[in-house]
Amino acid sequence: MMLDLFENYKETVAIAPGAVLFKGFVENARALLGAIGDVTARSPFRHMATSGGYRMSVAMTGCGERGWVSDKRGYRYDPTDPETWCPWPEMPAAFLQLAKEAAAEAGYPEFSPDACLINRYDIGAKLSLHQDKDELDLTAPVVSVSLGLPATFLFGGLSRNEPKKKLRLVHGDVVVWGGPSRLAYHGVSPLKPGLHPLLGNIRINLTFRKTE
Ligand code: MD3
Ligand code: FE
Repeated sequence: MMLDLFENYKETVAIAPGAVLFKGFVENARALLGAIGDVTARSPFRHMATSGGYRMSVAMTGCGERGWVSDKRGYRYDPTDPETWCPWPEMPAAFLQLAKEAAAEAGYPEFSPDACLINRYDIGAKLSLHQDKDELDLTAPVVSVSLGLPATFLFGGLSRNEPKKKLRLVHGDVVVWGGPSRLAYHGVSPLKPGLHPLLGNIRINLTFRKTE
Protein backbone atom coordinates (compact mmCIF):
# COMPACT_ATOMS: atom_id res chain seq x y z
CA MET A 1 0.00 0.00 0.00
CA MET A 2 1.20 3.46 -0.86
CA LEU A 3 0.74 4.74 2.70
CA ASP A 4 3.63 2.48 3.80
CA LEU A 5 5.92 5.08 2.30
CA PHE A 6 4.98 7.40 5.16
CA GLU A 7 5.43 4.88 7.94
CA ASN A 8 8.82 6.23 8.94
CA TYR A 9 8.84 9.55 7.12
CA LYS A 10 12.21 11.26 7.47
CA GLU A 11 13.15 14.83 6.72
CA THR A 12 15.95 17.21 7.75
CA VAL A 13 14.93 20.78 8.59
CA ALA A 14 17.34 23.64 9.34
CA ILE A 15 15.56 25.56 12.08
CA ALA A 16 18.12 28.22 12.93
CA PRO A 17 21.88 28.74 12.55
CA GLY A 18 23.42 25.70 14.23
CA ALA A 19 20.09 23.95 14.90
CA VAL A 20 18.92 21.02 12.80
CA LEU A 21 15.75 18.96 13.15
CA PHE A 22 15.70 15.32 12.03
CA LYS A 23 12.05 14.37 11.71
CA GLY A 24 11.34 10.68 12.28
CA PHE A 25 14.93 9.96 13.35
CA VAL A 26 13.93 7.54 16.12
CA GLU A 27 13.53 4.08 14.63
CA ASN A 28 13.03 2.00 17.75
CA ALA A 29 11.02 3.99 20.28
CA ARG A 30 10.16 0.75 22.12
CA ALA A 31 13.85 0.15 22.91
CA LEU A 32 14.12 3.72 24.26
CA LEU A 33 10.99 3.24 26.38
CA GLY A 34 12.42 0.03 27.83
CA ALA A 35 15.63 1.87 28.70
CA ILE A 36 13.64 4.74 30.26
CA GLY A 37 11.87 2.12 32.39
CA ASP A 38 15.25 0.75 33.54
CA VAL A 39 16.50 4.23 34.48
CA THR A 40 13.33 5.32 36.29
CA ALA A 41 13.18 2.06 38.28
CA ARG A 42 16.41 3.21 39.97
CA SER A 43 16.06 7.01 39.80
CA PRO A 44 12.32 7.78 39.64
CA PHE A 45 10.82 10.88 38.07
CA ARG A 46 10.43 13.73 40.55
CA HIS A 47 9.24 17.32 40.52
CA MET A 48 12.23 19.44 41.52
CA ALA A 49 12.03 22.86 43.08
CA THR A 50 13.23 25.93 41.19
CA SER A 51 15.78 28.17 42.89
CA GLY A 52 12.82 30.41 43.71
CA GLY A 53 11.13 27.56 45.56
CA TYR A 54 8.41 26.73 43.00
CA ARG A 55 7.55 23.12 42.12
CA MET A 56 8.38 22.43 38.46
CA SER A 57 5.42 21.05 36.47
CA VAL A 58 7.80 18.89 34.42
CA ALA A 59 8.90 15.68 36.21
CA MET A 60 12.60 14.91 35.73
CA THR A 61 15.26 12.30 36.20
CA GLY A 62 18.52 11.48 34.48
CA CYS A 63 21.28 9.04 33.75
CA GLY A 64 24.97 9.07 32.92
CA GLU A 65 27.92 10.46 34.87
CA ARG A 66 25.96 13.39 36.26
CA GLY A 67 22.37 14.52 36.62
CA TRP A 68 20.88 17.98 36.47
CA VAL A 69 19.66 19.01 39.90
CA SER A 70 17.58 22.01 40.90
CA ASP A 71 16.77 23.09 44.45
CA LYS A 72 16.75 26.25 46.57
CA ARG A 73 20.55 26.32 46.33
CA GLY A 74 20.33 26.71 42.54
CA TYR A 75 21.00 24.57 39.47
CA ARG A 76 23.96 22.24 38.96
CA TYR A 77 25.12 18.87 37.64
CA ASP A 78 25.65 16.37 40.43
CA PRO A 79 27.16 12.84 40.26
CA THR A 80 24.73 11.74 43.00
CA ASP A 81 20.94 11.56 42.75
CA PRO A 82 19.76 13.59 45.79
CA GLU A 83 16.63 11.40 46.09
CA THR A 84 18.44 8.06 46.29
CA TRP A 85 21.91 9.19 47.43
CA CYS A 86 23.21 6.81 44.76
CA PRO A 87 25.01 7.51 41.49
CA TRP A 88 22.62 8.15 38.60
CA PRO A 89 21.86 5.04 36.50
CA GLU A 90 24.31 4.31 33.72
CA MET A 91 23.49 5.76 30.31
CA PRO A 92 21.69 2.97 28.36
CA ALA A 93 23.53 1.86 25.20
CA ALA A 94 20.45 2.61 23.05
CA PHE A 95 20.48 6.22 24.34
CA LEU A 96 24.17 6.75 23.62
CA GLN A 97 23.95 5.25 20.15
CA LEU A 98 21.02 7.43 19.12
CA ALA A 99 22.57 10.64 20.47
CA LYS A 100 25.91 9.97 18.78
CA GLU A 101 24.28 9.12 15.44
CA ALA A 102 22.22 12.31 15.42
CA ALA A 103 25.16 14.50 16.48
CA ALA A 104 27.41 12.96 13.81
CA GLU A 105 24.73 13.55 11.15
CA ALA A 106 24.64 17.22 12.23
CA GLY A 107 28.42 17.59 11.97
CA TYR A 108 29.54 16.67 15.50
CA PRO A 109 31.23 13.27 15.03
CA GLU A 110 33.15 13.66 18.32
CA PHE A 111 30.11 14.28 20.50
CA SER A 112 30.16 12.03 23.53
CA PRO A 113 27.45 12.99 26.05
CA ASP A 114 28.12 12.28 29.73
CA ALA A 115 24.58 13.08 30.89
CA CYS A 116 21.02 12.60 29.73
CA LEU A 117 18.22 14.60 31.33
CA ILE A 118 14.83 12.91 31.04
CA ASN A 119 11.81 15.23 31.18
CA ARG A 120 8.25 13.96 31.54
CA TYR A 121 5.39 16.28 30.60
CA ASP A 122 1.94 15.41 31.91
CA ILE A 123 -1.02 17.31 30.43
CA GLY A 124 -0.60 21.02 31.23
CA ALA A 125 3.10 20.75 32.14
CA LYS A 126 5.34 23.42 30.65
CA LEU A 127 8.92 24.61 30.69
CA SER A 128 9.42 28.36 31.04
CA LEU A 129 11.80 30.24 28.78
CA HIS A 130 15.43 29.58 29.77
CA GLN A 131 18.97 29.07 28.50
CA ASP A 132 20.98 25.88 29.06
CA LYS A 133 24.28 27.15 30.39
CA ASP A 134 25.09 24.91 33.35
CA GLU A 135 27.39 22.78 31.14
CA LEU A 136 31.09 23.67 31.18
CA ASP A 137 31.78 22.96 27.51
CA LEU A 138 29.41 25.11 25.47
CA THR A 139 31.09 24.12 22.18
CA ALA A 140 29.40 20.71 22.50
CA PRO A 141 25.83 20.59 21.15
CA VAL A 142 22.72 19.45 23.00
CA VAL A 143 20.80 16.61 21.36
CA SER A 144 17.07 16.43 22.16
CA VAL A 145 14.71 13.53 21.47
CA SER A 146 10.91 13.88 21.58
CA LEU A 147 8.64 10.94 22.43
CA GLY A 148 4.90 10.68 22.94
CA LEU A 149 2.46 13.58 22.65
CA PRO A 150 3.41 16.53 20.43
CA ALA A 151 4.61 19.79 21.99
CA THR A 152 4.87 23.40 20.94
CA PHE A 153 8.46 24.41 21.39
CA LEU A 154 9.44 28.09 21.63
CA PHE A 155 12.79 29.15 20.30
CA GLY A 156 14.19 32.68 20.62
CA GLY A 157 17.52 34.45 20.48
CA LEU A 158 20.42 35.13 22.81
CA SER A 159 18.44 37.62 24.91
CA ARG A 160 15.14 36.85 26.62
CA ASN A 161 13.03 39.41 24.74
CA GLU A 162 13.97 38.55 21.14
CA PRO A 163 11.10 37.30 18.94
CA LYS A 164 10.32 33.61 19.30
CA LYS A 165 9.68 30.98 16.65
CA LYS A 166 7.15 28.24 17.38
CA LEU A 167 8.06 24.71 16.42
CA ARG A 168 5.94 21.59 16.74
CA LEU A 169 7.99 18.65 18.00
CA VAL A 170 6.40 15.23 17.55
CA HIS A 171 7.21 11.65 18.53
CA GLY A 172 10.45 10.54 16.91
CA ASP A 173 11.87 14.01 16.27
CA VAL A 174 15.52 14.62 17.14
CA VAL A 175 17.07 18.10 17.26
CA VAL A 176 20.78 18.93 17.46
CA TRP A 177 21.37 22.36 18.99
CA GLY A 178 24.88 23.58 18.36
CA GLY A 179 26.81 26.66 17.30
CA PRO A 180 24.92 29.94 17.68
CA SER A 181 21.72 28.15 18.78
CA ARG A 182 23.41 26.53 21.77
CA LEU A 183 22.71 29.50 24.04
CA ALA A 184 19.35 30.50 22.57
CA TYR A 185 16.40 31.02 24.91
CA HIS A 186 13.83 28.24 24.61
CA GLY A 187 10.80 26.78 26.36
CA VAL A 188 7.84 24.45 25.95
CA SER A 189 4.14 25.52 25.97
CA PRO A 190 1.70 23.70 28.30
CA LEU A 191 1.14 20.16 26.99
CA LYS A 192 -2.23 19.78 25.29
CA PRO A 193 -4.44 16.78 26.13
CA GLY A 194 -4.11 13.79 23.83
CA LEU A 195 -3.41 10.08 23.70
CA HIS A 196 -0.29 8.69 22.06
CA PRO A 197 -0.46 5.03 20.97
CA LEU A 198 2.81 4.10 22.71
CA LEU A 199 3.09 6.58 25.59
CA GLY A 200 -0.50 7.47 26.45
CA ASN A 201 -1.13 10.95 27.83
CA ILE A 202 2.46 12.10 28.32
CA ARG A 203 5.42 13.52 26.43
CA ILE A 204 8.97 12.49 27.24
CA ASN A 205 11.99 14.49 26.15
CA LEU A 206 15.57 13.26 26.38
CA THR A 207 18.38 15.82 26.27
CA PHE A 208 21.94 14.65 25.87
CA ARG A 209 24.69 16.91 27.11
CA LYS A 210 28.43 17.11 27.64
CA THR A 211 28.56 18.63 31.11
CA GLU A 212 32.34 18.77 31.74
C1 MD3 B 1 18.23 24.74 22.59
N1 MD3 B 1 14.00 20.67 27.32
O1 MD3 B 1 15.72 20.09 29.24
S1 MD3 B 1 14.17 20.14 24.19
C2 MD3 B 1 15.79 21.22 28.74
O2 MD3 B 1 11.28 19.59 25.44
C3 MD3 B 1 14.82 21.62 27.71
O3 MD3 B 1 11.94 19.08 27.42
C4 MD3 B 1 12.90 20.96 26.42
O4 MD3 B 1 14.82 22.71 27.29
C5 MD3 B 1 11.98 19.78 26.42
O5 MD3 B 1 16.65 22.05 29.06
C6 MD3 B 1 13.33 21.34 25.11
C7 MD3 B 1 14.98 21.17 23.06
C8 MD3 B 1 16.20 21.86 23.55
C9 MD3 B 1 16.96 21.34 24.56
C10 MD3 B 1 18.13 21.94 24.93
C11 MD3 B 1 18.57 23.10 24.27
C12 MD3 B 1 16.61 22.99 22.93
C13 MD3 B 1 17.79 23.62 23.25
C14 MD3 B 1 19.78 23.71 24.59
C15 MD3 B 1 20.20 24.81 23.90
C16 MD3 B 1 19.42 25.34 22.91
FE1 FE C 1 16.65 23.71 27.91
